[in-house]
Amino acid sequence: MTYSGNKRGTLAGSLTLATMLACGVAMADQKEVRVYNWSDYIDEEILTEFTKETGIKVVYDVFDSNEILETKLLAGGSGYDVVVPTGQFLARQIQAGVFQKLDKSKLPNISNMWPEVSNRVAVYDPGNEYAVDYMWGTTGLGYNEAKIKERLPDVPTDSFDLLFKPENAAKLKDCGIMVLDSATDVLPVILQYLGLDPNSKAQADLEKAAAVLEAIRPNIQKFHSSEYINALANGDICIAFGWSGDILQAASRAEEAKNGHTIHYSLPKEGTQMWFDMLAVPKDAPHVEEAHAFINFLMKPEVIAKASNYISYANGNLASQKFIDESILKDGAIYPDEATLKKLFVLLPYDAKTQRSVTRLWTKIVTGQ
Ligand code: N2P
Repeated sequence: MTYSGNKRGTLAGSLTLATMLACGVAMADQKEVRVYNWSDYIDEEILTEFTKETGIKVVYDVFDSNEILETKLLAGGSGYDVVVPTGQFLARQIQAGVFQKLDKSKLPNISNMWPEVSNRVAVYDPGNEYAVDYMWGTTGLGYNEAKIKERLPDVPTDSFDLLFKPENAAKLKDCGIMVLDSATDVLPVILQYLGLDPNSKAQADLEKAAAVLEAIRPNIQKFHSSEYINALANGDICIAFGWSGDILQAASRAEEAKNGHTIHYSLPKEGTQMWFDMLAVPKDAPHVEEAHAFINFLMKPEVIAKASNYISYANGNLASQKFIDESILKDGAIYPDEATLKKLFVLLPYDAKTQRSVTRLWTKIVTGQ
């Protein structure tokens, strides 16, 4: 499966249809919810279970970039009922009037949420009025153990030097480097790597971060935000700057394929970004009632635990933790300990001017011009 742009999940849809026809329910009466989520971000069984429990059909599309989601939301009329922007995008979108307040009376399972996470995301959504956390994670390095060792036997894998030092990147060019195609995921992490404020809006600082990437640009095979999962798993690339759970999914795919590739996730010692992906309902959502039913279902402890177990991301639901596999809950790369948490920064929303200059810098890097 590849994941660029929209993909419609037909599995849940067709199973639902079969069930409904068997029950003799006329199609016109069928309720539905349209969900737009990140790729590789759910166990699809959850969608079929939701339909089984509520009779609501799920139309499920995926994206791999906040910018793509934002363009649809700002244009209006996206047709989606539930969307999943990352915190700093959510904040700007709330201000732009894109979302409706959640009706908490329809979300009894909200009591399962984790106050620690709800407090953190309140910087994006004061009072937690518009959104609840779906998953959260970090941004770091995924690498192929043998391929890196072969080329850089003495370079530690617990530092961003592994990728950001031009002499290292040059040695990894032949085995393949991919980087997220996301300015807001990459540039702030480089600012922190340089010892600067990751939330700096100073043009000079942002240019310094861009220069780090420009120096290794000739060695980067591709900027892409989902292809690196399979590319790492299959040994087509040896390093990716990507998202924690995606890299851990690559590690399990390689393990399952028994293809001889061992993939690791490194949360480098310089520290990195911690981000939160949030469930929200657009103001013009066609199925508001069903959107709430879907979000409430996702806040069931067993349900969201099943998602975390499948995608290797931490969620914002405290009650779910007793249903999460020990190997996930105890993995410091997924549920970081206190010491690691201290090294993680959160990105605050950019104002429109900073966003424009970040986008300009990014386009220049990606297109290599
Ligand atoms: C899931 C990607 C995680 C989303 N494939 C990063 N915000």
